[in-house]
Amino acid sequence: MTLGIADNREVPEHLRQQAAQLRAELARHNHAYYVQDAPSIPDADYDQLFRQLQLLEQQYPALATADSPTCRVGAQPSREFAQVRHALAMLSLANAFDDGDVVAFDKRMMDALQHEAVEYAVEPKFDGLAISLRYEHGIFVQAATRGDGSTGEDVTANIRTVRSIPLRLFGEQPPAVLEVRGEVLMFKADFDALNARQRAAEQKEFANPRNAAAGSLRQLDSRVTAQRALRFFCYGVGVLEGAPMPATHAALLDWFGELGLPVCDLRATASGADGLLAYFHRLGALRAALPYEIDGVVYKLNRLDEQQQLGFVSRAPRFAVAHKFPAQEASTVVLDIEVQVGRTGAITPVARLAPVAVGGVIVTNATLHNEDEVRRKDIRIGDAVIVRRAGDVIPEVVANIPERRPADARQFVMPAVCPVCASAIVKPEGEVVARCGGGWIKCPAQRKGGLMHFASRRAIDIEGLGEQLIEQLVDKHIVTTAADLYKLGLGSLVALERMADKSAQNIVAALEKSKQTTLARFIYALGIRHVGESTAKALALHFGNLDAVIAAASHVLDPDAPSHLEQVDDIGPVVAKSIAQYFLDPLNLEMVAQLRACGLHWPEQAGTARPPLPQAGKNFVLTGTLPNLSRDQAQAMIEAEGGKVTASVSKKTSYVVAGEDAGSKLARAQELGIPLLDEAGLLALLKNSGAA
Ligand code: 5U1
Repeated sequence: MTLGIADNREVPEHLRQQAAQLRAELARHNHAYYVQDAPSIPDADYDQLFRQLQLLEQQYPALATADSPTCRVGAQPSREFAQVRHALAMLSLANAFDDGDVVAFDKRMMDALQHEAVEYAVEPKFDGLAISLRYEHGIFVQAATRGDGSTGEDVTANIRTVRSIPLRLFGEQPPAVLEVRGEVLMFKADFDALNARQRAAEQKEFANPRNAAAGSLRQLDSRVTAQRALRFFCYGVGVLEGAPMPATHAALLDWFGELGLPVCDLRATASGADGLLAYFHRLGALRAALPYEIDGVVYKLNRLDEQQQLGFVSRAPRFAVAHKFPAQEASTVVLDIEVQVGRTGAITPVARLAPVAVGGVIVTNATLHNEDEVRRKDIRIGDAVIVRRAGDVIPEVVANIPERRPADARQFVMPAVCPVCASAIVKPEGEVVARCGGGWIKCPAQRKGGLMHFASRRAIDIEGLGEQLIEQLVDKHIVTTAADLYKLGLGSLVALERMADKSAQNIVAALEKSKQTTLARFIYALGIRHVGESTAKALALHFGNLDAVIAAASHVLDPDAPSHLEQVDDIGPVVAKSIAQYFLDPLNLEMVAQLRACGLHWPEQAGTARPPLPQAGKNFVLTGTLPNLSRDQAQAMIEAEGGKVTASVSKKTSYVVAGEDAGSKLARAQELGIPLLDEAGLLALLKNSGAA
């Protein structure tokens, strides 16, 4: 199926085959990355395959197909969403709020089916938007929102950009028609990243991942949706023609998985009310650690013939129920706003609250994140506010309740000096977070935070070395750096308050045990700003040993050297600079050396690092018409050498390549003093660096 672009050029057969192969290969890697969460090739190799296909399709528009991954970048904006009438209504679910409701549901099922025990399919209730996808002969043709259940909106162009949704189903004999029902959602990490981008662009932030998913899906310009990381999980079927309907809901979802559709691996089966409640509690315990939001679990009769037999009441099926988790929000009053100092010196305003139960836990403190956030949400001392708790995450103040603001509510004022070490509080230009300028040498709060992080379970994992012990060790000046921990003897430990001989022995043993670690844990434990667990893992994998990381860091601040650190997945200039700053500080290097001297060790490996491409980290802007090279050719040559082509000229631009009729970009480059290249200059630069 072509996309309707007129093209008279005949496509040579070998190119047709090459395009089909590239599409299949890209679809496979896409599935591995977005559905199986197990990337099968490096991002750069994927990009190269994608670009090859894009170039082929540009040269021969007749090669473009509706299932090509190149369609995922979005299309021209539309004026409005067309209406789609659902062939089978999209239903909503009845709710259960407590154990009694679940027992009553199970009893209704037993009575209706005349069974002693009923088998259910159980799955998370995703906090997203219901959607119906239509495949004809295995090709994705339409997506519609739920709307009022009978008629929804056509969001096909937007859904095409959701990478976990296959544009072609796997398998040789796909059904003639398959309508898949499920939920579009945004993962928590993608939501945080989106809001960070919105903040940086001074755009409105989204209140929660559900709103972000809805806002992203309801974009008339699907190129915007393509920039938003949306996901999808299937949970049901609409029309099915040309294939037998599986016997159970569990088998239906397994089949969807085989077709390449994303299904949630927390789905299960359970028997009777006890089985349902056990699943509810299991998922309740997992909820906070899941990468996406769920607001309950769903129970359905597993056998599809039994589902049919029970039918519907108004717009909800009798055979299913959503068991909701208790509310995670409550209202209370802000008694005061104080500030806390974190391990990187970050100053966080914290609301002290009148105690309130949220989701079964009494909350007395909630974070306000930073000063801008306090202003943006307009939270004042004395305000009535809504607080939210999501699992283990620190409770946060969501909003004030304007109609309950007292006349004497007071504004929060950021202190000028650190409440712990009295060093000046600084907020660098362009940053939202204010920091204590004392560093860990001067500020005990930063020292304690850094040690807590170092000893934490996912870092060096020193069992038993908790907050109270670290408080004492720092306050009594026994420990300053992480290396000092390994110099602690039994004698200094038993002299501490509330420290029995046995506990001291346990700590010494835990310290000894912790010496054997991994490079990724060690890097993470150092607490370098912007280096979380996944960046630490990527650094360890890429470089294989610590000396190679330190050597790479030492090049970062040299503007002429290609950045070795930026070759690592997900490391950009900001993170690279932070790593460089850390390892350029002699005090940090000394601590790392001492830790190694104290016996901390890990297996060292060869690493997967390749030498950085010569133009890595360089930004090019192309303007005007070059005499021999097309824009795409010039871009491909620059990218092959690791350079990036960007649309506008800024201080970050390394070169502007100007051809005939270059316009305002050339003038801007001259204004900023950015080096200019003509085509010959570009070719010479790339030749000297190895390409062309
Ligand atoms: N997980 C899940 N969510 N959810 C929502 N399953 C599920 N099933 C639904 C809905 C509306 O409806 C089917 C029972 C048709």
